Amino acid sequence: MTVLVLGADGYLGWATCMYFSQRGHRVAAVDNYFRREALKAQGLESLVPVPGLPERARLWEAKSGSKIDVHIGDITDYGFLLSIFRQYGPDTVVHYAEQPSAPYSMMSRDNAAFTVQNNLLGTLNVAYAVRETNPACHIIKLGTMGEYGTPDIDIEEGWIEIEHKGRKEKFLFPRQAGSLYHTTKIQDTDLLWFYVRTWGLKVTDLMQGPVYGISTEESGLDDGLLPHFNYDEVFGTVLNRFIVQAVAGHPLTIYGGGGQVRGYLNIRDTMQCVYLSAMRPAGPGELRVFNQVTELFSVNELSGRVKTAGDRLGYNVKLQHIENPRVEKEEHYYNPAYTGLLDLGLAPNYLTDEVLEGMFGTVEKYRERINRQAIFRGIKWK
Ligand code: USQ
Repeated sequence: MTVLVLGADGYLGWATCMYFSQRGHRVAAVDNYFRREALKAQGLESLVPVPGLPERARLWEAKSGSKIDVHIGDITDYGFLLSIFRQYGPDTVVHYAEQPSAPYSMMSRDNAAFTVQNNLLGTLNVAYAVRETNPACHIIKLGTMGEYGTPDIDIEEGWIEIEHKGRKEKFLFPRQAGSLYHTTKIQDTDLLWFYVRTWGLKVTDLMQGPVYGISTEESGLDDGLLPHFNYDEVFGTVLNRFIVQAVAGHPLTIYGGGGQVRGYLNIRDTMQCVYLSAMRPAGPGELRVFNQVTELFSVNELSGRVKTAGDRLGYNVKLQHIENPRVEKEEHYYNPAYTGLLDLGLAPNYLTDEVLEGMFGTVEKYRERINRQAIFRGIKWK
């Protein structure tokens, strides 16, 4: 199939391009370099040096023999996006091209406005480009478990049947996000749900938890193929941050009590989930929702696991509870369903000691590049 990956330069985007390419699909990679520019503007960097997309595509071709086309441009520019759709006529579009950071969205009014504009306009443009060029194209949109928040009831996989005064109907599961970024993800789901109902589009929404990990099968060919790996407070996810903190001898930054529970997954499982969804697309007029996580952990459990693995490797890992800069529940009920992707064939890579030690090993290779100033600046929600 022909696959368009929007947001191809990000943590997950480039790995996804290689995953599809390796399996014989034609891949076009699109990105506007938002992350690179946002990092530079804040004096931050990926732990691992990341060559530009054209260079990575050349490296990939040299190592694998497969070609990935690259286009640098902004999907909020509809003319640009439409020209890409016309050029490739994709069967599947994987839409990662959103501002993905909760702290970034909470830093200032300008960042909030950018997040709203970028995430909603980009998603709207994808819906229009699909309708205009090929309504049968399957849209895979990355959603987030954070859209549901932490309700005091079980979280269903996307939908819930509600009985009210003797009548029943199925609705999207109630959503109440904990950051402006997560709120835009609720809104982009609503946009797509509207166009699914109105135009009969085919959409899969992958409600993903925080991802961890550095390497994928394909990046094993050369370190120049590794993804952006952020450990800073803005773009780094918690487990990746904790490993870098442990290697740098920085106490692990546990926000508040550390009882916050989330569903996590390995970057290798993100690849599987997106691929499995693409191979078994949603039907016309269907918004299919999967909760994309493989295991639940509290922040305290994660920091404990990192300490145990780190101490075993000879790091003397310290834990530190710091005043929570976010507004979130620190003790709460959390019981999401996540069987849909397992039913499609997902074979999870769980967080074993071996996986943790592998992450320590890669971070260790780049320890000279760790900038301690980037680890915690205290971006507050209020
Ligand atoms: N946390 C700490 N210490 C840290 C960083 C985070 O205790 O140094 C805590 C947070 O307070 C939170 C949990 O760890 O309770 C997860 O935080 P995170 O920064 O790893 O994840 P989050 O901000 O929720 O966002 C990340 C991705 C986002 C994705 C989301 C999935 O950046 O793109 O949508 O994970 S989810 O969290 O399920 O919404």
